[in-house]
Amino acid sequence: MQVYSTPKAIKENSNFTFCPGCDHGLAIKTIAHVIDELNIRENTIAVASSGCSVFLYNFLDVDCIESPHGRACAVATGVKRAHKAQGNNKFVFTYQGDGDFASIGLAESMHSALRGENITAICINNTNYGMTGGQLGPTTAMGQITTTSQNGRNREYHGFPIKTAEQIAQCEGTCFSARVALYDIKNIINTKNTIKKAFEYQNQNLGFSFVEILSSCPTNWKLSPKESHEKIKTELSQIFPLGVLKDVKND
Ligand SMILES: Cc1ncc(C[n+]2csc(CCOP(=O)(O)OP(=O)(O)O)c2C)c(N)n1
Repeated sequence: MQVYSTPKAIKENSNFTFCPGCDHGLAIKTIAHVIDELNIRENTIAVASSGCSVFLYNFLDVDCIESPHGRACAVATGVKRAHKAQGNNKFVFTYQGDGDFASIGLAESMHSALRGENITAICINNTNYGMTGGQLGPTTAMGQITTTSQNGRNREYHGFPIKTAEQIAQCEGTCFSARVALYDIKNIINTKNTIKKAFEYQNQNLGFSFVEILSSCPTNWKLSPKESHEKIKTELSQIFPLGVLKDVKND
């Protein structure tokens, strides 16, 4: 599998503008490989949201819509349903940060899953509000230092982080929920296969499919790209375990 070759679904002359070592570029490229493999580029509509995920439309060569902060699943629901009413079976997926999906947009996200909307949501979990300067987000780990939790996240003041893939797996309308990472080749390949499965389930009309990607944020974590991947491998994947949380075909 040519993970590092440029997929056709990436726009020509794309120079990723993410911070050095940020996993957004790798995530977008991995999604593009899946779009190539399934040959769905002409039929795909992506919904990006506020946050670093919004830059998706600069690089991914599919029709894209930008939604207000947190509203990507609601917008995707409308897009999917409106096309369906016209007899068009469009492939629709969202690309959102964890703050977007699991905090400001939690109601839209969870109710889309509960309704079993036939869309796919991809959540880039970098454990903070990246674009706005690294504030505490819904997934910030206990003890983690951010610009708004300078002594580390604590139970008394901030409460606990959300385990998004587990929560979405609890919704009856969810057909697939998984958490993956991109810190080495094995995990990149697994991420590609997992996204592919989520996309295929949408094509089979099985309901809401969800993939959470544990992703690096070297700038806000104040770590090097290598240290950031090490942190995901050794710390974050212990707190947010990798794997499939729900698969209606195998459960
Ligand atoms: C309604 C609204 N509130 C706040 C903002 C400001 N804002 C823009 S991006 C962002 C943080 C996004 O964080 P996350 O969703 O985790 O994505 P990341 O940037 O980390 O990829 C915020 C708070 C906004 N654009 N709209």
